[in-house]
Amino acid sequence: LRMEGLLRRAIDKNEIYLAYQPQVEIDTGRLTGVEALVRWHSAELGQIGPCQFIPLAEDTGFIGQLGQWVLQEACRQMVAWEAQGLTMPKIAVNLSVRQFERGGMAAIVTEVLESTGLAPHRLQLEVTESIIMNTGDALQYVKDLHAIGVGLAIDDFGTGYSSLAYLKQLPVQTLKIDRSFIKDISQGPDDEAIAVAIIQLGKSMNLSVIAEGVERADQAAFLLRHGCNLAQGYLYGKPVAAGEILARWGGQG
Ligand code: G
Ligand code: G
Ligand code: MN
Ligand code: NA
Repeated sequence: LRMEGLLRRAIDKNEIYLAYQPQVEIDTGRLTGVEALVRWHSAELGQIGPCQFIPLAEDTGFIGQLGQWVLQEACRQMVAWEAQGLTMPKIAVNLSVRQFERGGMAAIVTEVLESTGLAPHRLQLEVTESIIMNTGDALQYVKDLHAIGVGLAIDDFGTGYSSLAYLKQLPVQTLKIDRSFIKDISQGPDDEAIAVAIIQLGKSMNLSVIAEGVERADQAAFLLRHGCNLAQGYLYGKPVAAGEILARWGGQG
């Protein structure tokens, strides 16, 4: 496949880069972190979305290299922002199923943290609920990552049927409410009920809960009313380049 060959050279050609989306406290508007989202601008093909090239990277075994580049770049950027006067509280990085299921992520993450000098608690790894449920050794892998001091978030929560007994055993700190449940807030009672149930579940398990895909003020107000004070979505900012994050959030202490 042509795209596969181009993707394999994309890192060396500096065509891969990260965009950063703010995560905020709803009541104060304060920045609590960013999620790093990988991007590919191919000289030959133009802009290709991660929904296309991440699965390709997974199928072709390139995801290991790509995923490690993303981790390294995200941590490097945190240190660079610091030098530019912006202390970003934390950065969230997505792990793909192929990275997670083979094990050994703790060693890779340790190496990246050491080489960049970023403190472990400032990195949060996002693993989807379905990845966790479909990986036999997930509990051990999550424990290994927890042991090195990085944060863990369950991404797309509510879509993956995890049992509460299992969830209780996992040393994770954060649930991210899938954006499909946020979309219909104040339009559909069922999705409102699911969002509220996830907020309650997180509270009862002492986890922080962040809502994804918040686009409207009424969604934010609903979340706040039901005890969820963390949000990410177009209402607060689209994924943008590191320089734009600095311009908007730098120099605010
Ligand atoms: O970036 P966008 O907003 O279009 O994301 C589309 C999908 O790609 C999301 O499911 C997101 O989690 C995934 N994605 C974005 N960046 C990364 C990454 O660095 N690694 C992995 N594994 N998935 C990512
Ligand atoms: O799967 P994950 O949650 O990691 O992916 C984040 C994806 O969600 C990215 O594709 C990002 O561009 C997208 N996204 C972020 N905020 C919003 C939003 O407010 N609305 C919609 N529709 N998509 C969003
Ligand atoms: Mn994510
Ligand atoms: Na998600």
